[in-house]
Amino acid sequence: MRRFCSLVLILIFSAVFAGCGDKGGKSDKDLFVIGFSQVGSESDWRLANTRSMEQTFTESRGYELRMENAKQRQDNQLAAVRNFILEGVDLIIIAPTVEDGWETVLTEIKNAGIPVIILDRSVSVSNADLFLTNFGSDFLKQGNEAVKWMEDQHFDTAQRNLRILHLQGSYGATAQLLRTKALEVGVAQHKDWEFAAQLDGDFTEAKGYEVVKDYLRQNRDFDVLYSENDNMTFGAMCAFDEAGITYGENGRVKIITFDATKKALQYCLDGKIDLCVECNPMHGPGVEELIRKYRAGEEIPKHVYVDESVYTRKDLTKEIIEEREY
Ligand code: GYE
Repeated sequence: MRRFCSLVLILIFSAVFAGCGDKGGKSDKDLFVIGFSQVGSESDWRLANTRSMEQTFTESRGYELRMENAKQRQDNQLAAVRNFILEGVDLIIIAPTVEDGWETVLTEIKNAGIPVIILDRSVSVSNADLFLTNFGSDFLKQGNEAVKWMEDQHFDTAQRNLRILHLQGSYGATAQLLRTKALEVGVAQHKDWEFAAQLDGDFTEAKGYEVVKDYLRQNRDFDVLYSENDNMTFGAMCAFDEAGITYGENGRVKIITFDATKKALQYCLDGKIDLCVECNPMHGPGVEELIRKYRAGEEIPKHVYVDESVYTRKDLTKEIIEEREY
């Protein structure tokens, strides 16, 4: 009986350890293991970002990418990151849903001796040594570009103020905070600009549609839509269509959108969107370059911004749009 029990125990142990083997930090093929906590799949931008990471960090290039989709919830991210620590991955990449609430888990990662890269949005922590680098967009610059474009339009405000309908991304995310900040500063600086409303569209098409549709039941008095991402813009356009509100070059409402995905650029070329502020999601190659430098013991900058520009109809051609990767 004792021998039987020992045999059962041995079998259980080997089964458990065999299972752990798959999830262990070191892979059999000597790959560099990256745990990646992604925000979610809320937008076309995000899908392109995920694709770029997956296409870059492949086995044939020496990587194993373990990606966890947080479905836009920080608690899911904290759980995923703690798992990466247990698994002993070589490096952790976090695309944070929101800026706050990272200090503790980043300290845990540091204590485990695992390097961290913050991707896309930022974290607000008192100690910048808690991560290697922050790779992503300059969201304040993006917002300032949009405000500058509005200034350049010289809207006729002799009779009444310019009224801005502001569709905001997920509260607390850097992309929301800084695009909002730029506009709020712009409104404060222009006595003849005002908010018609600020609505939370959570960066999704469905929510963008819903909140704008709801808003339009009582209010139609606005001149500009400032929408913090393309998918919310598409939702808003749909609500405008249903309500008979015209927009774009020949319409009553001017539209500013962030991301500049292929679909938004096409709308811009068609005269339906007035300004596309680019937000480049193709982060994979740039992040890989940083990781290569880090592994070679080279210095890497604390904040790396990707190249971006803005597009109006006159900047676009069919060819530019066709070449667009996202
Ligand atoms: O603009 C939006 C996405 O953080 C830059 O998040 C990113 C933003 C992007 O959902 O489409």
